[in-house]
Amino acid sequence: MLWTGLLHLLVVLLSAHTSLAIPAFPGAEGFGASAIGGRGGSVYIVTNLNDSGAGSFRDAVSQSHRIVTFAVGGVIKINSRIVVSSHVTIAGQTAPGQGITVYGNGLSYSGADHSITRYIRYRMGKGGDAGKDGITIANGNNMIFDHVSVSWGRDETFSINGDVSNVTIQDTIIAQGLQTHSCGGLIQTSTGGVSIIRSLYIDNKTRNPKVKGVNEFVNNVVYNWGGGGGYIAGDSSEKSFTNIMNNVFISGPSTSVSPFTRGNANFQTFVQHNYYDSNKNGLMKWFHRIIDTTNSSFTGKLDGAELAATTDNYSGVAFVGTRFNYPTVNKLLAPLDAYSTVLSGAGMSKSRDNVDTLLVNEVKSLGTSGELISDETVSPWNSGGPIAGGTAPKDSDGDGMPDAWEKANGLNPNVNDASGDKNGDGYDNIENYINSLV
Ligand SMILES: *[C@@H]1O[C@H](CO)[C@@H](O)[C@H](O)[C@H]1NC(C)=O
Ligand SMILES: *[C@@H]1O[C@H](CO)[C@@H](O)[C@H](O)[C@H]1NC(C)=O
Ligand SMILES: *[C@@H]1O[C@H](CO)[C@@H](O)[C@H](O)[C@H]1NC(C)=O
Ligand SMILES: *[C@@H]1O[C@H](CO)[C@@H](O)[C@H](O)[C@H]1NC(C)=O
Ligand SMILES: CC(=O)N[C@H]1CO[C@H](CO)[C@@H](O)[C@@H]1O
Repeated sequence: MLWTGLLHLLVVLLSAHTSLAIPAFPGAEGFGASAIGGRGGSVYIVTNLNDSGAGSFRDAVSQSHRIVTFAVGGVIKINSRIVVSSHVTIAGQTAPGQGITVYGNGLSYSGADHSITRYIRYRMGKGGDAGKDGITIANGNNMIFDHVSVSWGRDETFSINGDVSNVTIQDTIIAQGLQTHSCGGLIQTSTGGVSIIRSLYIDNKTRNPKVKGVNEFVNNVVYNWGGGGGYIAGDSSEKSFTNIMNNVFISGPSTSVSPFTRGNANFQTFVQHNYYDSNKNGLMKWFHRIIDTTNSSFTGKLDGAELAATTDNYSGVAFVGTRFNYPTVNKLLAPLDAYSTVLSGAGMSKSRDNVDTLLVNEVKSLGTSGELISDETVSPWNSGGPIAGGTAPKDSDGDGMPDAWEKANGLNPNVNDASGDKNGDGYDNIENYINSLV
């Protein structure tokens, strides 16, 4: 009887513990879904577009246990790289106007355990540090990137390389690694898993991505990779264990090699339903140029086929018969549905800037438009600006939650009550606010 009682207590305790593992935010998926971010910490409101100092983005992410919101929109021009601390939530969706673009250099997330980054643009550019990436993760665990637009890396654009585990990159655009290196990025871990979900790799000469370790690549679109390769399957003497499911690969003007290259028998992979449109027969380039400014809903025809699972098509990898038991997605899309979901939703899509709009229109040309670039300051990229600033809603107590939202949700607009959990759902009040915006 006593033992049964103790056992029961143990079961209750264990399930109570399990129920604490809420997702980073509703809709968080993959290996990084349980990142905690700044939950339980304080709110830091970014109030200016300065490179550094009080109220700046750099200052906001310099300390752990913070939920970072924005009372300004626009371009934050940075000179040196920004280092993100552990246990930080970056809620780009709170910025008014067209949101936030961080331009001029890259960011390090090395050691940024339990970070959550949403709805923000990181555009490095040719003035950034030579040999550095748009986003670098050299070590750390439990990170999730959601609806991020990252471009113009000087070395890699989004690079994970080292002792890294439990990372998700979802609904993100990884674009235009600058020439001459022009890389999407390494996604190489020596330890844990990385999920890349519903994201767009576009206009990178090579490494779109280059994968090693434990990885799932699901419902992504890869467009206009260059001669260096699309998905590079390991190219390694170390073992990899991967799922590659329901993705779409589309050749563009720079594409000269097949989607999968440099695999070998160390690269164990489960593949299914990967679709390849190789014929570059989209809209005539001149016609696309005309209509992409007048009617962006006009698209060419996606007329490829599912890649047969031959070792030739997948460059000598070792196929496995059953899917590795990784977190995967809540809803696996058919490749062509993934294509439209990525085109409409990937990147900082709460408000797309000119750069992402142009990139998405390149994909819609289905083979005729797209380019590898070496200088983002020239037209039409124009350094990623301008970005409309907008006006933040009234927040009398400065707790990051607007008065109107606080009143509607039974909170006090005159008291800082950001870190309470009024509705008992496990998220801080401020998290309910930031999650309600998207
Ligand atoms: C932000 O930068 C502007 C312009 O350099 C300066 O006037 C202002 O004092 C800075 N704000 C803070 C909080 O440092
Ligand atoms: C990664 O996630 C798995 C599954 O939730 C967990 O067992 C493991 O401890 C995590 N690793 C790290 C380093 O947090
Ligand atoms: C844009 O193109 C689409 C597809 O051809 C067409 O259905 C739509 O009517 C066009 N819209 C405008 C405003 O011309
Ligand atoms: C690759 O897949 C395509 C489409 O399914 C198929 O037609 C082709 O024969 C395959 N090529 C090789 C070399 O296996
Ligand atoms: C440095 C380098 O190899 N650049 C190449 C990138 O890819 C484009 C198109 O595939 C080539 O034209 C460049 O020469």
